[in-house]
Parts: sequence; C-alpha cells; structure tokens
Amino acid sequence: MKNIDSYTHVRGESIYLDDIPLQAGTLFAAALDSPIAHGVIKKLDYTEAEKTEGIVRIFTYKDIPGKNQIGSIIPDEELFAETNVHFSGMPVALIVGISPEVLRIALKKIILEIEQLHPITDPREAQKKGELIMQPRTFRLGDVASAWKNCEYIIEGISEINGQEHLYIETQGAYAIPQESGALRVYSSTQGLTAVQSTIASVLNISMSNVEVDTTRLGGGFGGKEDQATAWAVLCSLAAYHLKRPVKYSLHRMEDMRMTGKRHPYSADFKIGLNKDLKILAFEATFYQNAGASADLSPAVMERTLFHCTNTYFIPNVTATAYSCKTNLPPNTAFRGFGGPQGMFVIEAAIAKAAECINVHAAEIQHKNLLKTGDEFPYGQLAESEAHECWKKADTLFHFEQMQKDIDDFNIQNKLTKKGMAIMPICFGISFTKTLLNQARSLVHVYIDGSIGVSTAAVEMGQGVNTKILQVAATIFSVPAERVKIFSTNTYRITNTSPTAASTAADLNGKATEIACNEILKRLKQVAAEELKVNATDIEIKDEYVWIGGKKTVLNWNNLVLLTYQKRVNLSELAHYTPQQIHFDATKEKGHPFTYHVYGTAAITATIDCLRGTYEIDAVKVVHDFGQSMNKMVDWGQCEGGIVQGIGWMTMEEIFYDTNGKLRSNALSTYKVPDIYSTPKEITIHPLETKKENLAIFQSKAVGEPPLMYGIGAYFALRNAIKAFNPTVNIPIDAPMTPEKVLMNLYDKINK
Ligand code: MTE
Ligand code: LUZ
Ligand code: MOS
Repeated sequence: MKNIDSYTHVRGESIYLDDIPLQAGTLFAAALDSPIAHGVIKKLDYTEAEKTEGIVRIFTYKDIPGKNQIGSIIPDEELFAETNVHFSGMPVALIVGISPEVLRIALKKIILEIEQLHPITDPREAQKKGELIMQPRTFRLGDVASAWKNCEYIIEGISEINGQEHLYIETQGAYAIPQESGALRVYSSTQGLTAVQSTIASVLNISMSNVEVDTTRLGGGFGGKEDQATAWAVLCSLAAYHLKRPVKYSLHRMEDMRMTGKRHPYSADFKIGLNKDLKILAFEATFYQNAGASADLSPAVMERTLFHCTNTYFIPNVTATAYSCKTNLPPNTAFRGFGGPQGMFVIEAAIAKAAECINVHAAEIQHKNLLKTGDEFPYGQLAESEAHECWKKADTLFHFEQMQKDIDDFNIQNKLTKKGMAIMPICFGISFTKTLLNQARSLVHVYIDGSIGVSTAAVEMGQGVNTKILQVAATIFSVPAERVKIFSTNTYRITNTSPTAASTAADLNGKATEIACNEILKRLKQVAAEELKVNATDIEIKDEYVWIGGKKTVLNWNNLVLLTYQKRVNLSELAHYTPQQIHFDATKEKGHPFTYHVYGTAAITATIDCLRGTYEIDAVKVVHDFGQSMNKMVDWGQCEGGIVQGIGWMTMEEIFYDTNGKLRSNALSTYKVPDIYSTPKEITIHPLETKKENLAIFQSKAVGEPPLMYGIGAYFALRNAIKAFNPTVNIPIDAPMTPEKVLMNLYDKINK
C-alpha cells in the first residue's frame, strides 16, 4: 500500500500549518530574540516600535498571566528573558501586527541593550565550572578497574561529535484562535500536542480543558518538534488571549535556525581494552553533552547515550559516565536517535582506533564482539540478539571480504583516488526510556454508512504512521482502505498524549487502534450472530461480508453496521494500550527499559578525490531487522531517508557557533545538507525477517530512527580511504568528516 498522503502531496493539496485558511482579523507575530549569547538586559524600549503603523501590541514576560516557564523535564526555561539572556536567539519580546512584513520593519525599531557576560560554548569548560543541567549519571557492568590487567591492548582517545540541524522542510509555527469563554484552538506544527497544550495552560493560567491543540501533519519533525514546537504555540496563544483575535507565527528559515536547538554535540573520552583474541574486555567512556542554555530534553537524551554506549556489542566490563553541560547555545533537543547515535559513534571510534593500533580491520573486532542472546547490556536488560543473524546475512549477500579485496586492489591501482569501506552494525532500543510515556489511546468510530474514522496521538510527519494505523483498522475490519479515514491529531479527542517520538508511534498507537477495532468487531459479530442465528464464534467478517463456516452470507458490511446501530449497539470505542514488560530503576541504573531492540548491519563504501578532498559515498548495503514489515514502501523509505540523514550528519553538515555563541551556519548557504548528488549511488536494503512475539503492531518492528545510525559507517569508510593515501596520518576523531578535513588529513604528514 502506498503512503496515503502520496496523492495529496504530489498535487500540493496536503494541509500544513501555512495551508490553513486564515480567519478574518488574523494577526501575525514574531519574536524579538537576543543577539547576545549571555548577558544582562539593561534596556528594552519598544515605544517607537509599537507606534509603527500596523503594529497592534508588543508583549514581554510582564504580560504573562501564569508562569513564564516552558521547561518540560526541568522547569529551567523562560519563555521570555526577564533579566538575563542565556543564548543568542532567546526570545525577549513578541511583536504582533497586521502583516508579517510590518513586523520586520517594527522589529528594527526596538531598542535592546544587553551587557555582555562571558559565554560558554564548550561543554568541557561548562563541566569544569560546575555548570551542569543535572547530576552526572554512570552506567556500570562488571569491574573495569580490574579488567585492564587482562588486556593485551589498551587504547585511549578523544572523540568530538558535532550537532545537526533538523531542517524539517516546514519551519516551526502555530496559529491560535480564541474560542468562546476564554478557550483557545491552537494549530501547531508539533510532535507533542499535550506538551503544547499543558504549557499554554500553565503560561496563561487556564485549564488544559480550555486548550484544543490540533495537528494535521508536519512537514518533517525529526525530533525538532518534540519539545521545541511549544514556544511558538505559547507565544501565539498569549497574544490571542490578550487581543481576542487569531494570531499566527510561522518562522522564517533563518529565525528557525538561530532560535531553535539541534542535535547535541558531544565531546567524549574513551578507553578500550582487548585481549589477544580481540575480545573487548573493558570499555570506559565519559560523555560531555552540550545541552545548551536549559534542560529541554537533554536529561533524556543523555540517558539514551548511556543506553547505547556499547552499541551492538557485549562488553563484560563497562563504566560510562555522562555530564549534561550547560552552555550558552540554544537548548539542544531531540533528533532522530536521541543521543543514541552519539553513544554509538564513540564505541565505533574506539574500535576503529584499536583496529588501527593493532593493525587489523575494525570489522574483525566488531564481529568478534557482537551481542548474543542472553548477553547483558550495561543497564541490566538481557539481549534477544539478532546481531549475528544480521551480520551473517549481510556477509553472505555482500561478501565483506571480497568487497575489501576489491577496494584494496583499486587502491593499489589508483594513486589519486582512494576507496575505503566500513561495516556498521547497529542495535537500538525501542520504547521511551521514561517508562510512563509508553502508553497510547485510540478512538475508533464506525459511521452508519460503513465508513470508519480513527483518532490517535500519532502525528504524521512524513514517516507514514497514518498509513500504518489505517492499515490496522482496514485489516481488522477487513474493508478496503478507502473506508478508513485517519483524523487530525487533536487533544479534545485524544488526551494526555506522549509525543510522536522514540520510533514508537506506530507501535503504541497501532496497538491501541488494534484493541479498539477488535472491540467493535466483537460487537458487530454478536449482532450478525443474532441476526443469522448462529454462534458469534462462527462468524467471520471478510471482504465486506459476513461469512459463516467459510461461506459468504448475504449480510454485507453496510447492512451489518446499520443493523448494529438499529439495535442500539455502540459503534465507537476508545482503547488504551501500554506495553507490560518494561521498567527501569534509575537509582540502580538497571532494569528492562526497552520492549525490544532493532538490529542491523550495513556495509558502506566511499571514494575520495585525493587532490580535492571531495568524496562520494558509493554504496550502502544493509540487512535490516524489520520484524514483519507492515508496509515495505514506507519502511524502505524510512531506511533510505535515515541513512542519508545519518551520512549528512557524519560527513557534511557542520554547525558552527563562533566563540561568542553566535550561529554562523545560519542559512542553507552556510549549512550543507545532502542533496541528490551526495546521496549514495547505491542503497540496497535486505530485510532480516524475524518472527517473534507480538511485541509491536502486527509483528513489525519500529523503523523510524535506527537506520540513521548506519550513516556512522560513512565516517569510518572515509577515514579508511584517507589512510589508504596517507597511512601514517593520525586522524583526529572529529565528526563530521567534511571535505576540508579530508583534504587536511590527506596531506598531514605529522604523526600527532
Ligand atoms: N521520517 C520523516 N519523513 N519525517 C520525520 O520527521 N522523524 C523521525 C522518524 N522518521 C521523521 C521520520 C523520528 S525522529 C522519529 S522518532 C520517528 O520517525 C517517529 O515516527 P514513528 O514513531 O512513527 O516511527
Ligand atoms: N523521546 C523521549 C525520545 O522523550 N524519550 C525517548 O526515550 C526517546 N527516544 C528516542 C527519541 N525520542
Ligand atoms: Mo524522534 S528524535 O524520537 O522525534
């Protein structure tokens, strides 16, 4: 089945925030944000600006009837700066007027004077000064200290990992419309409707029941709208509340880039110890997470870094510590993988460096240490591992040794073009690590004409979740897809929603939908049984007809639905789902946080031009653990998209803040994302079809985030290609591997 949005997408008919017809009297808003990363506000004078023709009003923290607070995990984030600014891009005031254009003119007339304080941009500096978002956390397994003496090889290093701009095609935005009796309807481009709803309520000091948040779809979120869609919706709501007029704010790309947080950059120290047989005996890592100016989701992101710090390997002795460091950057936030990729990059860097020192291929170390079923993760959960199966199938299909030999031959024959390859096995835990978020509800209606409507908390952002939920309903009722409509996500229909995140949207909301549909199906069967005078257990509903004992009856879907209504039987159901097996004890840092893990193995090859430092990713060949894929087209699309996004992060996307904390890569001219020319020439995806218990919907496995991490292999493939040209170079581990860095490493003859 095609993604149900394909038709409206290609016709340009899909509804995004900017496609919502504006009500008469709608006003527009824009934030005045701090140009200084750290400082004290000395003067804010907007009298002239407010007099500008078309300007209706300017708001500051003084206009907030409730709390000037939008922090979600920790209440440490002001909506508007009051006395101090903590990052360049921090909102100080909101200007509201009759057109977006007039706002730009008036914004220039606001006088904002800030006395600059020393800005911190480096997480290690923050850690040294005790500037932490929260207490550090440590995950431990075995005893690292006593394991080193059994190691033949001990390798230490430092790893730098840059952030990543989400670059959703649709920028952040919201549109708030006052309703009767002080209520608000808010259209928000958000992954987390309840976060938006509850923050509006607490900032305005009104009840959540007075805030209806509605989302049809997003033009991409990638985690950037899990927590950070809130501010814009709250700003619009504040203005709409005071002015009693609809207010819209849709951010310009440059506003979005400078005011919102990104994937967290990390700096890390690692130490890895192996025995003669290349078994990893011990691993120690310290992560310095660059959280930015307030917590946002950083504590949860940091936790996932620790969860994934051994990737898909069994290491008997592990100590991993993470610091969430407070800096003067915009608060960094969720981004596909949610800290997992950073954790996985460090262990891969440690293995790559060990391989270079021992003079073996990294693949040898990787393969020798893959997780087996029953092995313990540092957080206490035991693996049900597909790591060996994925590796074996990939090796059988792609012939790793032959690939390496072809590359070696090529490198012997070519002086100024070199190739490199890397294997990237992955393991990603599925569930929100905050256990309580793993719950969902689905509201299913069957209308008297036989059509079906489904509401869930899932937000469609291009990942195809609506298509999957539609498939669930259509499959259970055995009706054609055209009968089912997935409604917008709305807090008046579905309450207390977890964000569409952690790759769990189809799992959680699909399961809830399955339960709701089955409940209605049971009632339909009961009615059919009474009508046809048989037992309900003999009834089957298939292809829009009632069947008895494998024989089609004359009772069709439409008539059955009508009959059910006439008998006054309920044709709606609100179902609740929560996975049962998960728990985690943060005081011991042990438990069973994940419902299951997703595995996979990729082989990545790259070619570099040794005169220019430019490169191409030739091929990414993957065996991926889809479980039983519910929708091949959607799932393959998620893999391809994730891989390209991961390669972008690892090779070309370079976020650059200057030492004053000002974002210099603040537009598409200075921030390079993969285009069609830089995508791998070949992406091959083979499924590892695992049939396990029904942990996820219809035995599929979550697919949204894990494939991004195959992109990490591109970094190491490039590294290996550089080594083929300049074997003595000691390449600093510093992602992304931009063409500039490739070039410098190609000609760096110094052994650092
Ligand atoms: N795919 C598209 N096209 N657009 C997106 O914004 N977000 C990713 C992933 N795939 C995203 C995407 C992220 S960060 C997550 S967590 C999952 O989709 C969320 O959706 P799911 O739970 O339905 O997989
Ligand atoms: N968001 C979240 C996530 O709140 N908790 C998580 O564990 C998570 N994991 C991945 C992506 N987003
Ligand atoms: Mo995805 S980072 O969980 O929104």
